[in-house]
Amino acid sequence: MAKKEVVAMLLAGGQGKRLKGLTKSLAKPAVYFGGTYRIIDFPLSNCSNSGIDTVGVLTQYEPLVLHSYIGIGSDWDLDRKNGGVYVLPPHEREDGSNWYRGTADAIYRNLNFIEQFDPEHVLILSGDHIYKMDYEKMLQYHKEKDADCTISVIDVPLEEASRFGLLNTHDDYRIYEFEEKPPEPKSTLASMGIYLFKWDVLKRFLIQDAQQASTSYDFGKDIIPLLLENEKSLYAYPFEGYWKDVGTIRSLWESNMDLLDEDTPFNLNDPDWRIYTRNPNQPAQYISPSAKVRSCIISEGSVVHGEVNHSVLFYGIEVGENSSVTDSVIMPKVKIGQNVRIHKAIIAEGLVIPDGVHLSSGPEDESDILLVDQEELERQLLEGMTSKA
Ligand code: ADQ
Repeated sequence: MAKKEVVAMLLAGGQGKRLKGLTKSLAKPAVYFGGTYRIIDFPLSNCSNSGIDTVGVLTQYEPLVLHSYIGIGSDWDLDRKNGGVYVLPPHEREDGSNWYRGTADAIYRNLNFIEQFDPEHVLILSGDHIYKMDYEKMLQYHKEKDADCTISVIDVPLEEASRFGLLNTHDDYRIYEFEEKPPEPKSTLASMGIYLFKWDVLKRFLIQDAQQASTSYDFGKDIIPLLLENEKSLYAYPFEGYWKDVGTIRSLWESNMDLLDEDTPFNLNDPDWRIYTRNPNQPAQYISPSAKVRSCIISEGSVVHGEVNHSVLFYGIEVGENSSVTDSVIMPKVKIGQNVRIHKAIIAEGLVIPDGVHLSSGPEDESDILLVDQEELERQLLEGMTSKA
């Protein structure tokens, strides 16, 4: 293999439990976003646009759809003779087989994969973020600082801070303190889970960490603190722009809603930074004379007879007459009957919503956004029947 300056490793194997029914049989990076995309389109397009042509994708949980979706990477212009996209599920080795025990273990178990490209730097990415980022600029910064590790960071609201790895830096952005998801946040400067490492340093510390009895094989909990303990040079790279970790139902809904404002903070219609995706090859959408549509994204193959307000409709959706959909995200191939009301909900792929059903989050639902999968739909239908009886 030819030498590469940078190899990207995209962590895409987490279970995504907090997305509940959406990830029952689907890896989180394969979850749909924004009417035409899947989450993984964002880091893959960012790689392609940043000139990074060698990407290993670490998969584990429910990988079937993800593997066939990625294919040979042609949708992101990443099908290369020299480099390209490699899907890397856990595999059996001489010393036995095991699942990836954590994010660091997933990389450790693929040291040989990286080694064949003899890179100077390794870029670690996550499969659950929505953002546009030029990794080339981050690489320039990492080289200027001569950092062993550069972590991309963003300021987050204090009330959300304990969901993240938090850090403190000197004036020159050198990191002197890092804590993974502390219950009492001391900072609001959050790690975006995007790391650039000098390859020789990363390799050495992954091997050292794997030999420790007490490790949890995690970048945030183990590798970053280990580097700091050993006085390696770690720098924060302040990212400016839209970035959202869509690991929860609420954040996934919010990020979809963000696309609907006229002055959206996240413009996907950007010729300078295209987000590539696989085209579902559907006919054009049809909006019937009885339909009322306002502030919406409506994708191919959808047929709307009812009213749709401030919502994201993926491909192949039907909205029946006299039905209304408001502040909601409707995943592909959902059939909505007549006289249906849907408010502040995410409707999972392929559901058939019978005539007359009303779906909206109750006041007791603390997250405030209703996720409707097959199980929830059956529960609501049963409840409707009981309340009528
Ligand atoms: P989290 O997002 O909570 O925090 P984690 O659940 O480890 O971190 O997921 C990171 C990525 O790794 C996800 O894309 C996930 O799918 C993948 N992943 C998890 N376990 C895996 C495994 N065993 N094999 C392969 N892939 C796996 C991280 C950092 C925080 C930071 C936030 C920012 O730890 O410090 O603030 O990201 O979102």
